Parts: sequence; structure tokens; C-alpha cells
Amino acid sequence: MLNVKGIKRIVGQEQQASMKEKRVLEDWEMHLARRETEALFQEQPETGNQYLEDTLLRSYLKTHLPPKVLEEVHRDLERFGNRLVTKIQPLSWECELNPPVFRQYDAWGQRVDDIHTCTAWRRMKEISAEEGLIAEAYEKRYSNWSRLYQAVKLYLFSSSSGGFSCPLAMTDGAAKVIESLGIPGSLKNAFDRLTSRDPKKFWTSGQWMTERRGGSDVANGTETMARKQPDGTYRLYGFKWFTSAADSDMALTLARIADAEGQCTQGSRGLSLFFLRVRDEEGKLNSIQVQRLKDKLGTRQMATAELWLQGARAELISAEGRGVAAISNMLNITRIHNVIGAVASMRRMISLSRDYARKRVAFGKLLKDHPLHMQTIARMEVQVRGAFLLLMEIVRLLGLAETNLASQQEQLLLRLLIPVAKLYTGKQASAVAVEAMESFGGQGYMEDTGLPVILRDTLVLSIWEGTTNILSLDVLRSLAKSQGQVMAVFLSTVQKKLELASGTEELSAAVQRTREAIGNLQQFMAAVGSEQALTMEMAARDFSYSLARIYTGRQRQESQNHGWAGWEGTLNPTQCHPCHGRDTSHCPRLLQAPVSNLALGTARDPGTATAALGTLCQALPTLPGNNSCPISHPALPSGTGSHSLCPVPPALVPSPSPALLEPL
Ligand code: UCC
Repeated sequence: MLNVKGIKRIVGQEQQASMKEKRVLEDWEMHLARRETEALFQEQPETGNQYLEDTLLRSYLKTHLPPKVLEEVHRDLERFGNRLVTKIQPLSWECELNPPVFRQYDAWGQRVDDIHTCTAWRRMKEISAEEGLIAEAYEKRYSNWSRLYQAVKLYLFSSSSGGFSCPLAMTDGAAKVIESLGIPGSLKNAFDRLTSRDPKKFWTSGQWMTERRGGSDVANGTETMARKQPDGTYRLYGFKWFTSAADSDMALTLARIADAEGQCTQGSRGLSLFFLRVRDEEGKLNSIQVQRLKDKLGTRQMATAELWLQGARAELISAEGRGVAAISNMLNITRIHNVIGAVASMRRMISLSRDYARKRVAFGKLLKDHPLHMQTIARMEVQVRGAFLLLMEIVRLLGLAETNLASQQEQLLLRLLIPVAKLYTGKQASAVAVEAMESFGGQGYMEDTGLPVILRDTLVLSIWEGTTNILSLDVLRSLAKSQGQVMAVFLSTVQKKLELASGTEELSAAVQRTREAIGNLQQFMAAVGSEQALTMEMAARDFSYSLARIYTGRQRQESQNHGWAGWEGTLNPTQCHPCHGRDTSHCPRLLQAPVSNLALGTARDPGTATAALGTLCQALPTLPGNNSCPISHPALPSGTGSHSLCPVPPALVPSPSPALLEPL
């Protein structure tokens, strides 16, 4: 029997033991909890100075710009790159978190139609002026290189702009239209403001083209009427269904001039181009009512509105009935901006993906040490490189055209490449954004990482400024209008470049594939002839994709041949023969280092681009070649037939063309 003391001792010992056990358990739980938190914690992907980190951009500038221009531009871009990462990027996120708010009535029932934008958005406008994001192209202080320089700044700005790239695109387009009209006296003030570096003076412009009946078929969809006033100005009456950046200072828009009986000419020939101010000096709307703001999937930072024009005062700025031709100058500029946006969003996603690959550990090692992960990023990198080089080519040609230095051939090539690049890169951008999102795992799907914003904003790139099909038809328009000359120039340009590249033995497989693709294209065109409009229309998208792939393939070969960054030493003498000319990026014999270097943007060593070259070969063109269509193809020669080119109603075509998925 235990004495009281003994009992006490035992009880005390039990208490001590259970307290100890509890402490151990608590420690253990704490430890588990901490470990769990630690395991879930991931380092945020970041980017540094996007100019300094973009080796392809820098080496492109180094190769093309005259030394004096390069020196000045380099200094400015380095500074701008720092400003973007430290000051502008945070504003961009603020724009996303504070979308515009529409207040239709004040507290006392007065109609005010106030579109309230956040401070960060307004700051973006000031920054755009300070940085000369529009001015640079019009001051032309570097002659033909000014346009390219401006495009590079916009490219760097785009993914940090919080959507402000959109009003800038239209502002640039409006300035271009006014310049092409010879800057008439009545538009001098507007032109000076659109191209000003003074934030207090700077204006942005809208481009009001879309009405209730739709935005593609402008010729039949535009109902807005213009009534001439005794003073020579006009009053516009109509309903604009999508007006992007409705907080802009001015707009260019289309309307039909009514005669004395109130009758208008229908179709494209009835459309004229007008300039109008959105508000007067006191901030009062110009006989415009805002119906509501659009509820969009993306680009939410920017106010897109439905507007009633109820006698808005406007100035006719084109010849009567030449509205579409006059606004096409604006369309071509905004389409180039679209390409800038597409390349920029791809570049941003890949940069973040790269950084994450250097930080994130899975399966016991960093993502960058997983070959399959690196191969996926390398393939995206090949896409963005092609798109970037195509963009640079377009703005190089535009710069020549704007300083009267472009040959007739260069002008034709520019006309063709704008729709080709817009339609192709718009699709590429969303495909790359989706692929890159996956490289962050579930984090890529989380709103507060900011990654879904990039994806949402990218999805509009194939829709606004002309959908993929509308742009494909514009490619045909450029062919018809030039009576085929644009194609002749395209082919001779590519062939000339191929001859240069064919001197490099290691490029021969890629050159050969491009030649075959050109052969297919020529064969197809010869077979279709000019009479087969339906066949051409059915083929327009695939045809345009083929042009894009041929041209970007050629650009990549040129860049490789010249040893622009990342492609140097492309051609590894120990090249894998079984893979030769095919996708070598999955070949274990070609080492994973080159693929990783390409993916991480650190490619310097020989062999790097061998892998990329393989991917390039895969990405190279041809018209889709499915010869097993059970339906006869009367218009097509044997060997070129495919379902998607088949001139029969789409319902009879068994499956859509795989070409859509091919950009990746
Ligand atoms: O406004 C919008 C949103 C704004 C936001 C923008 C921000 C972008 C920023 C990106 C940054 C990230 S969206 C609205 C978009 N709407 C469009 O893009 C219109 C799409 N539809 C078309 O493009 C159609 O194909 C039309 C409107 C051009 C078709 O009109 P027509 O009148 O039926 O076409 P025609 O008769 O073929 O062309 C009339 C004239 C011809 O000249 P002429 O009479 O001399 O033979 C054509 O050659 O216009 C000429 N033309 C062109 N010229 C037509 N298109 C072009 C062109 N692209 N380049 C040169």
C-alpha cells in the first residue's frame, strides 16, 4: 500500500509525464504545422530590367542600329527598363485592382455620365507623354529608326502598362491618320497634343468603329448618320457599341452623311471619317451619353463603353465616302500595336516562368534541372523569338516607309505582313500564355499572382482590331488590290534570304524545309488561280498561317546565321543524325544543356540552337497536307488537297484544320 506521500509522488509523476507528453505532442504538432507551411511556401517569380534581360532584343538593336543611335537608345532603354520595374509595374497592378467606375447620375438626379478612372491609370497617361511613347515616332529624330525605337519602348511598356497600351495604340493610329492627311490646320492642335511629351498637353484618342450590328462588317454595320451644319461642321447621331478607352480626349469615327432628305448611301461607299472631341474645355460631354461600361473578360483596367451620339459635333476629315480607306491607316497602326502586345505578353510570361524555374523545387530539384520542363519553356522561347523578329521586321519597314526610304517592294511587303503578323501572333500569344501558366502549377491559376490577368488580357488580341478570319481576308484583299504583287515580293524576299542561309551547312535542313513550304504555296496558288474565290476564301487562314511560318522561319534562320543572341554556335558538329531536320528538342543525345540555356535565356554555348533549330523545323510551315479527304477537290492539284482547303460547305468537312493548334 502506498502512503499518502507515495500516492502523491505517483500522481505527481503521472502529471509530470503527461505534461511532458503534451509538450512533446505540441512541439510535434507545431513542427508539423511549420513544416507544412514551409512546404507550401514558394518564392515569387520576378523579373528584373526587361531591357537588360532581353538578349535577343539587345543583339537585334546592336546588329541593326547605327552606332550613334544605338548608344543613345541603349542609355534610354536601360533607364526606362529600371523605371518600369521599380515605378511603373506597381501602378499596373493598381490599375487592375481599381477598374474604372461609371456614375450615371449625381446624388441630386442630374445626369453626369462620369467615368472615374484610378490615379494609377491617370499616371500612366502622364508617363506615356514623359517617355515619348507616341512622340518618338513622329519627331523622327533618328530618321527611319525612330519607329523601331518607339516600338521597342512600347514593347517594354506593354506588359507593365495596366492596359494603357490600348489607348496608346489608338492615339498612335489617330496621329498617323492626321499626319497622312498632311496635318490640316483644323487638326494641328489635335496632332500636337497626340504627339506631345508634355503630360499637361497630351491627349489620347479613341477609335469608334463598332456599332450594334457588329465590328467586322463595318460597311454594313455602321448606322451613325452625320448631318451637315451651316458652319461646315457635322452633328453625329448613332450608337457606338464598343468604344475602348472611353475616357479618351478625342476620337476618330465613321458615319454616313445624310442628304437634304435625310437619305444616306449604304455600304462602304457611304462611309466617311470624322474627328470629334469627347468633352469640351469645361469637361462637358459633346452631346454624348454613356449608356454603360462593358463587362469584359479581360482588359478590365480600361473603360470600354456604349455611347449614344446625340448630335455630337464633329469634323469631316476624309473625302466623302472614303472613310474606310482613310481609317485603314489607323487600323494598320493599331494592328501593329496588337503584335507588340502579343510579343510582350509572351515575353513576360516566359520571363516569369524562367525565374520560377530557378527558384521552385519539385521532386528534389529545381524546375530548371528537369529536362522536360526546360524543353517546354524552350519551345515557347522559339515561338516568341519568331514573333519578335517578325515584329521588328514590320516596324523596320514602317520606319522606312514613313521617311520615304522604302522601295515599292518594301511597301508591298509591309502591307502584307501587317495582317499576317497580327493574326498569327494574336493566336500565338494566348497559346503561349496558357502553356506558361501551366509552368507555375496551381499558382498559375491564382488571381492574386497576377498571372490570370495576363492570360485574360492576351485573349483579346485575336479578337479586337480584326479577328483571325477578318485578317485572313485582309491578306487576300492585299493580294487582290496589288494584283498579286505582294506575293511576288514576299516570295522573292524569302528566297533571297534563303540563298544567303543556304551557305551555312548546318542550316540546310531548315532551309530545305522552307523551300518545300514555298513550293507547296506556289503550287497551291497556281492551282487555285484568281478565279477560285471560294477556294481562296476557305484557304485564307491556313494560307496566312503558312505565310507567317515561312517568314518567321526565315527570320529565325537569318538571326541564327548572324549569330544574334542565344543562337550562337548553333550548329553543333556532333549533331544528331537520326533527328536531323526534325524536332531535336527531345533528343537525349543533344544534351539538355542547350535546351535549358535557351529556356533560361542563358544560351551562349555551342549547340544551344541546335535544339532550337529542331523546334524551328517543326514549327515551319506548310499548308496542312491531309490528302485523304473523301470529297473531291476539283480546284486543287493532287498533293495539295486538304479538308480545310476543300471548297465545300464547312458542314461537310469532317474535322477542323489542325493548323489552329500548330503555333505551339
Ligand atoms: O476599335 C476597336 C477597338 C479599339 C481598341 C484597339 C486597341 C488595340 C491595342 C492593342 C494593344 C495591345 S475594334 C474595331 C476593330 N474593327 C476592325 O478592325 C474592322 C475589321 N473589319 C475590317 O477590317 C474589314 O475588312 C473592313 C472594315 C476594312 C472592310 O471594309 P470594306 O469597306 O468592306 O472593305 P473594302 O471595300 O475592301 O476596302 C475599302 C478601302 C479599299 O481601298 P480602295 O477603295 O482604294 O480600293 C481597301 O483597299 O479600304 C482599303 N483598305 C485598306 N487599305 C481596307 N483595309 C485596308 C488595310 N488594312 N490597309 C490598307
